[in-house]
Amino acid sequence: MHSSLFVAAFAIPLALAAPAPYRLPGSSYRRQLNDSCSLADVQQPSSTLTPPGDHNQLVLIALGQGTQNYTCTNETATPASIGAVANLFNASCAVAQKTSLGSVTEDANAVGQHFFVDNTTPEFDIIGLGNTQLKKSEAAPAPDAAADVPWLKLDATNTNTAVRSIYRLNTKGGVAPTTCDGQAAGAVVQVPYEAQYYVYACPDAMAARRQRRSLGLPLN
Ligand SMILES: *[C@@H]1O[C@H](CO)[C@@H](O)[C@H](O)[C@H]1NC(C)=O
Ligand SMILES: *[C@@H]1O[C@H](CO)[C@@H](O)[C@H](O)[C@H]1NC(C)=O
Ligand SMILES: *[C@@H]1O[C@H](CO)[C@@H](O)[C@H](O)[C@H]1NC(C)=O
Ligand SMILES: CC(=O)N[C@H]1CO[C@H](CO)[C@@H](O)[C@@H]1O
Repeated sequence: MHSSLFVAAFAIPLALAAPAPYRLPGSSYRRQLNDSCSLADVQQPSSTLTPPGDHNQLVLIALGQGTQNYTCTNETATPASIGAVANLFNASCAVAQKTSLGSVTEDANAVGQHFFVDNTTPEFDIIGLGNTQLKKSEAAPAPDAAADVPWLKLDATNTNTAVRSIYRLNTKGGVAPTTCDGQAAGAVVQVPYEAQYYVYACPDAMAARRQRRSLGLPLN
């Protein structure tokens, strides 16, 4: 899982977190120490994508690792996208603390899955956030567009989860081969990729979800 590509993509310079003010030992002290995992001050890497609305809150940064899939109708066709499949790992702390994401996949279990329900409809199933289907609203070329799939703004099409937008950023890999040369008709070409998914949710809807859970009512 720990490829050199991965290290090159996500080795972010180490920055020291501001020292926490002294607190008596106890639960509030532990919370204080772990404020460095808060996403409150995390900014997206800059891009031309429209920022999330002020009413939406960054609730998770997930590292996605999987494949972008393409199909070839025949040898002279151009590869066509048929979606992606990826495991999602919780990278919130790593990004908030600006530490390397290199240990994320070794330390953490997946917090969700990303796949497509049809060729153009991505879905994200995330523990605690439910199943959200989205549509691609905007795309921006990655800094190395020849090697890395574009950065995206995805907006939720269903409102039965609290998730409103997911941005695909800091992509690595996943670009289709330029031709179908040598591919059998109908072949599926799987191209490994990684991305950081910035997940934004509506705080009111998150609160409503927590309340439903506490009352034992069904969630999606
Ligand atoms: C896409 O690739 C994944 C492997 O990453 C595979 O499990 C999945 O079935 C493929 N999807 C299609 C439609 O071929
Ligand atoms: C190959 O596939 C493309 C795209 O579907 C199609 O336009 C073209 O006619 C096909 N060529 C042959 C020889 O079947
Ligand atoms: C991700 O990790 C953060 C920080 O440890 C935690 O607060 C959050 O609940 C986790 N999210 C999920 C979906 O596991
Ligand atoms: C002191 C403390 O509780 N630190 C925790 C902060 O969160 C990280 C990631 O969840 C834990 O690994 C630390 O133990």
